[in-house]
Order: sequence, then structure tokens, then C-alpha cells
Amino acid sequence: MSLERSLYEAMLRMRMVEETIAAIYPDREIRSPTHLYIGQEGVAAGVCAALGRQDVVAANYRSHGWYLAKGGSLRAMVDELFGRATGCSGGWGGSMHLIDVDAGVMGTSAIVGGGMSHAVGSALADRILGRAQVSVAVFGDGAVEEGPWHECLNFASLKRLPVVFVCENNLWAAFSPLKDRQPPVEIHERMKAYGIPSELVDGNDALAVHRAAAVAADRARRGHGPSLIECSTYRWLEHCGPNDDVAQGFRPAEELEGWKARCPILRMRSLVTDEEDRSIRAAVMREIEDALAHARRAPWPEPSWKPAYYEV
Ligand SMILES: Cc1ncc(C[n+]2csc(CCOP(=O)(O)OP(=O)(O)O)c2C)c(N)n1
Repeated sequence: MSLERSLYEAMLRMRMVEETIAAIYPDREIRSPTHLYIGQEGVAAGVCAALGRQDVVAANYRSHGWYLAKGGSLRAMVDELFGRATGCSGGWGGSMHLIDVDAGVMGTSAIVGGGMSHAVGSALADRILGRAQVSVAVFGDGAVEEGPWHECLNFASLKRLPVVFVCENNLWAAFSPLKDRQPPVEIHERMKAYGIPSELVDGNDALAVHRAAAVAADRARRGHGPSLIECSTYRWLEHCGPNDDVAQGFRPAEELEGWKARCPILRMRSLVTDEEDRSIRAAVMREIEDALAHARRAPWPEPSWKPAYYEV
């Protein structure tokens, strides 16, 4: 399969899964707060296509896309959203706490910037154990305002750890625009202070993201240390939940419309045939229906349940 087709398929799959989640959210079968990734799919698709299954991704609460792009089980994710025992976190974690160790989804965290320290810790473990893996730390522009952001960049640079830092700069942290939160210095430019090579890419261009991620992952694998990729992108829906938030008056409608015109999936539509598009959509829809049916008949967790690693 061509790279273009696999990126298109990965993005469309994320979009269709999340559109389904948004559509059924009001029915209250989904038992957790849900931060949708719609609009940002180019970043996860581009980065994950440059990784192997053994490589690790640690991300934040807006991570259905990352979990799916890295190869996490859709059934286990939907079961988790429904709060069922067969969910990837046993039904106790919800949308913000996804994990699939076999697929290299180390975990997603509700703590802004929390996934960064998980990825850096994983890279340190790889170094100590002599494993040739790459750890990807995914975070939003809001994480740049957190203490661990500095600590993780500093430590990873000092130890030349095999980490790829991926900043999804979607210009907003909940209801606050970037310009009201940070000085006007581009995030990737701040990497000079840490001695970390960095690049700004169009996050809605999955091929450009892929190119940058492949270079950064190769650098990490060859022992040349961390890199940072700042991906400019935009979330289409409200911070948390299935709705548009323009009517709330925080985000200008023109800003959202401008970014919708730069949809990462539409951008690659001409690279697949109508027949391929139809067949991808049909296969994904079957997969989604299977996952929903599985979640609806899955058992609820026992109150006494503990995660498998609890006894270690
Ligand atoms: C350490 C910490 N501080 C504050 C919060 C509250 N909080 C939840 S989401 C969010 C905005 C983060 O925005 P960003 O990192 O840009 O990611 P985005 O939601 O835009 O994907 C904040 C401040 C939190 N979860 N964790």
C-alpha cells in the first residue's frame, strides 16, 4: 500500500470513529468526558507512520487518534469509553486514559504535560536496557506552560535520549488563545536554549509531518538524541465534548472556517480513487459497528478490579 493511501486511511478511520462518538454521545452510553481530535488527524497519522510497533507513544487526553494510529485495538477503546470491563483500562479510565502496551501506546494522561515525563522515562529505560526504540512525547501548546515541559526537555537533551517531542499547536488551551498565554516566540524556536533540533511543520499535511517524524526518529535511533516537531493544527470542536463551540463566543467563526478549509483529510482526497475511498469507508464502518456491538454486550467491571501491574 502506498504511503499516501495508508495516511489517508488512517486519518479517515480516526475521523469516522470520532464522528460516531460525537453522534452517540448525547445517548449517554459513553461514560467519560471526551476530548475529540477532529481536525488534527494529520499529526498522529504522519508521526505514527514513521514508527515501528515497538516504538512508544505517550500522549494527553485528546488521544483517540494517537491510540488508533499507533495500532491500538478499536474494540478495547470503545469498550473503555462505555466503561466496560473489557476496555483497555478495565473500564475505569475512560477516554483520557487509553493504553495498549502491545501496540506501543504507553498511555494517555489527563495531566497536561504528563505524557512528556512518561515518554522521557521510557526512553531512559530503553537506554539502560539497551533497547533500540524511540519514545514519542505528544503534548499541546498548553503543556509549554507547565514545569515538567522544561524538566523533560532539559533532561532528554542532557542525556541525549531517543525521544521525539511532538507539540500539537492548535492555538487554544480550553478557552484561552495562545497569544494571551505565552510571549510571542514560536515554540520550536525556544529549542535553541535546550540544544534540541526543532522544526515547524504544517500539521494538516500528513506527508510533511511524516517526513519530519522520519528524520527525528532516525536521529533518535542512531543515538543522536531528542528532536522537537511543532505541528500547527486546529481542533474543530469544543475543548471537551461533541459540540461546536463557536456560539459560546470564544473562538471566531472565521478562524474555524479557515482551518476547516485546510482539512488534513480533504487535502489528500485526490490521492485515492473514488473506489478506494468507498472501500475504506465501508471497511471502517463495519469495524465501528462491530466495536459498538461488542461494547454494548460487554460486562461492567467488578468493584474489586485492580490493574494487572498492581501486584508487581
Ligand atoms: C497539570 C494540569 N494543569 C491544568 C489542567 C487543566 N487543563 C485541562 S486541558 C487544559 C488545556 C490544555 O491545552 P493544550 O495543552 O493546548 O491541549 P489541547 O486541549 O489544546 O489539545 C488544561 C489547562 C490539567 N488537566 N493538568
